[in-house]
Amino acid sequence: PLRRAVCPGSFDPITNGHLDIIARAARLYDVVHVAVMINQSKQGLFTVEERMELIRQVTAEYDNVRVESHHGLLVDFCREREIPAIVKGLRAVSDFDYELQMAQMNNGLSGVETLFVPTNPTYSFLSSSLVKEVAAWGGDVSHLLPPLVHDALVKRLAERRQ
Ligand code: COD
Repeated sequence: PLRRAVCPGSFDPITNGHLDIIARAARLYDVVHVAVMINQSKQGLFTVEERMELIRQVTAEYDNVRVESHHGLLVDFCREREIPAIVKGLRAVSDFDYELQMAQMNNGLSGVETLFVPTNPTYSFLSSSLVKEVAAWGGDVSHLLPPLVHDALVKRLAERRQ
């Protein structure tokens, strides 16, 4: 059977930090599902479809990466596809508390395992929300995002300012 893993997140939008974890997971597993988790209480800058399309474009070089979305629990996404492993990046100890909680909750719910990959130190301070905040104030974030994601972000923020 194919060895499968999921990289879940909001990906609003995907950053070089996310991409680094997805690329590393793609080297370890036969199939990597990138799951854009839908959170109705969080209004995103990009729609779920737009996020998926950006992820598809920047992961096109990995033929074992599949981009999907899910409304509901991550464990149900895993169960429906027989995915035994969640792969997540750990940026700093500050991520650890919450990630450990989610890993233990998910394992208790369904037996799914969570594997943590230490973030590339180049991206350890990087999050989608900080990137959006810095870009909204005109700061340069071009080195933190794939070029086509950066273009989409600049364009979306300009539309918002109209
Ligand atoms: N470097 C490396 N990895 C990174 C970086 C970075 N700079 N930034 C983010 N990551 C990785 C982390 O592993 C992170 O967890 C993941 O990418 C996603 O990041 P975000 O910011 O896009 O997404 P989050 O943190 O909003 O994602 C949270 C989930 C959507 C995964 C979580 O809320 C979830 O599973 N929700 C579904 C509902 C559910 O099952 N809830 C119960 C959970 S116990």
